Amino acid sequence: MRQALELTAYDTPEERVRAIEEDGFAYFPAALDADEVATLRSVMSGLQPISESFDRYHTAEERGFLQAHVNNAFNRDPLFLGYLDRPGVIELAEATHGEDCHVIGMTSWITGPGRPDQTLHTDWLPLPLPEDIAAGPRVKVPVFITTTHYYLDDMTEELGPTTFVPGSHRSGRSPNGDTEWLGQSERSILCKAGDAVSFRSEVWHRGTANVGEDTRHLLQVHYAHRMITQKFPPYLNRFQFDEAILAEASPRQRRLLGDHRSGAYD
Ligand SMILES: O=C(O)CCC(=O)C(=O)O
Ligand SMILES: [Fe+2]
Repeated sequence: MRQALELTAYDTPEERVRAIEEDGFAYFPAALDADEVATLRSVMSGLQPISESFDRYHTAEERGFLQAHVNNAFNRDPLFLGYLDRPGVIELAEATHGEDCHVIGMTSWITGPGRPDQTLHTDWLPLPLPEDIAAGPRVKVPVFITTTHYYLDDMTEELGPTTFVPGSHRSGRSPNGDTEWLGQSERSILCKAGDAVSFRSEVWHRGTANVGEDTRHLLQVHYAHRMITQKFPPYLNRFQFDEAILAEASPRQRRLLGDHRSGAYD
């Protein structure tokens, strides 16, 4: 039986940055209240997938489990604007990726019973390194991409929690079949509805199988250095911001959506 990860909540942005650097993730207990969780679940459940935006949708009848994976959630309802810059989470993103960081994606993801295990992976390994170098105390790889998961259910082993191998981003590699690193094994995030976790792209992790009877609701927000391109399909200028939603965005939210000052390469 996989063990649950002991989740430590830190109070200051500095401690959270250190958690991202040392553990690979930072935990935000009760990031959302019960009303916010309920509203998000209801808006997410009403989103219609757009195949041109690479949204993935299938019913349990079609593919064995329900999946609604909707990209560009910020463009679907003004509610999502507030999840670009949630207090606490945004300070961590700006501290790790810079004051001009931006959102490279926001996904509403609903998965029903029968969802299979993912394999343990890195989302992106920007700088593969020999292990003895990567783990050296003087090596500090910049945090290029982080993802924040807003969990909208009380997570149990049955519902398919995210798992992490703490510290594995310091291996300099993807797991390639390994499930532990430096004595740290794969642990489950058994958090509560409304909790959030931010993690860097190199930490070994996966979504696990939904073996229960309930449906899981997850909002993902991906942050990155400005130099890393935003992923807002469809491409070749076919993605269009919803002007009515954009009109409600604050200056900071607009920047997070890509309204940058001119810089190198612009
Ligand atoms: O579903 C999850 O909890 C994690 C998903 C994930 O890591 C991914 O899709 O890359
Ligand atoms: Fe992942």
